[in-house]
Amino acid sequence: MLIKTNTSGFDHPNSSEITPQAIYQGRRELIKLMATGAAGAALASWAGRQALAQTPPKPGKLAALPGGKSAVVGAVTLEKITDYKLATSYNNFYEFGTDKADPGKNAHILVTKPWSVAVEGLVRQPKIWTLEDLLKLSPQEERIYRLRCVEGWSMVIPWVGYSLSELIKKVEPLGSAKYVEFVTLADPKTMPYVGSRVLEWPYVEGLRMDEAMHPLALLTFGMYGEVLPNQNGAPVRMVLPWKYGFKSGKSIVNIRFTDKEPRTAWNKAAASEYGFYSNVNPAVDHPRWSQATERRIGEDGLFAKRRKTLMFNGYEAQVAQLYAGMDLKKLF
Ligand SMILES: Nc1nc2c(c(=O)[nH]1)N[C@H]1C(S)=C(S)[C@@H](COP(=O)(O)O)O[C@H]1N2
Ligand SMILES: [Mo]
Repeated sequence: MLIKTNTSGFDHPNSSEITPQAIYQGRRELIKLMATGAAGAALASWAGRQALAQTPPKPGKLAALPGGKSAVVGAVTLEKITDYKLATSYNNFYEFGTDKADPGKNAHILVTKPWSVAVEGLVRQPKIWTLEDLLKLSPQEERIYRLRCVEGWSMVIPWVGYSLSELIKKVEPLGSAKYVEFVTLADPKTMPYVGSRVLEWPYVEGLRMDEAMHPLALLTFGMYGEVLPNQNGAPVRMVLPWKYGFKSGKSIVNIRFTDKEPRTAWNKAAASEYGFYSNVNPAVDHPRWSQATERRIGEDGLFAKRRKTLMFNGYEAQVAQLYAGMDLKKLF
């Protein structure tokens, strides 16, 4: 998202921003989760995932997914996976500041335990889910997805989670439920920018029910084989690879089923710039910049070429039918 920040220069995060302790801490959390059996096999082999983050998988050969490969096609393993350090130090998480380096510096104070997600609204089975219950609901899978930010950059990240549809089926939405709203944490005690006027808090996102049921929509608990670092939306977030990054709400506390299109945080802030759908679309420019190309984070050399942005971020074959007959220039 872009408010007043200058995006022309990408700051290379320096490696000291990622403390060995932070990585170690993440690993310890993972080991604890694995000890309770909650994390599932997909979170195994942290070292393996780390290695994966440094060396691109060999063309033509998919990296083995310890948790069992997903039945849905979402993998983009032929592309180099974004370096872990970049994915955890160049973030958008405005509750912790508007600079890309702010979340990595400030989010360590976020308290992610205990955590629960209230599932409510137009469902037969409303319930407050503890994080532990959520982790046990379905086996975790590793999914390598592109994430394209509306500001014009992208990353390739091995996320860990399961399809949101698993949870939706469990809570039995009523026939009247047409949308799903995601409300994320707004804790002024730990989030320095909650209370600032950059956005209306809490950060809210939403999907149409059929989008939310799409197997690519990932309820996400981990990345690179680790539990999510706080700056990436611990302990649970969405990842919607065919939509601009801001649709993928972080640190979710509430999932609400409604009959009305949710008013989302960015739509409230600038309706002419951020629509409800926000599908990645190279043919629909942002009012202030083109969306035709993108910069892959980590490819920032003087001679690095910008990449062509792909329709639905490259997931057109999987998701285009959701939008058949819609005018995507109007419903952007
Ligand atoms: N709660 C919350 N979720 C959020 C945001 C935010 O500011 N607050 N930023 C969004 C934006 S603009 C992007 S691009 C992605 C970035 O995710 P990443 O930092 O894990 O790459 O998170 C999204 N989720
Ligand atoms: Mo974004």
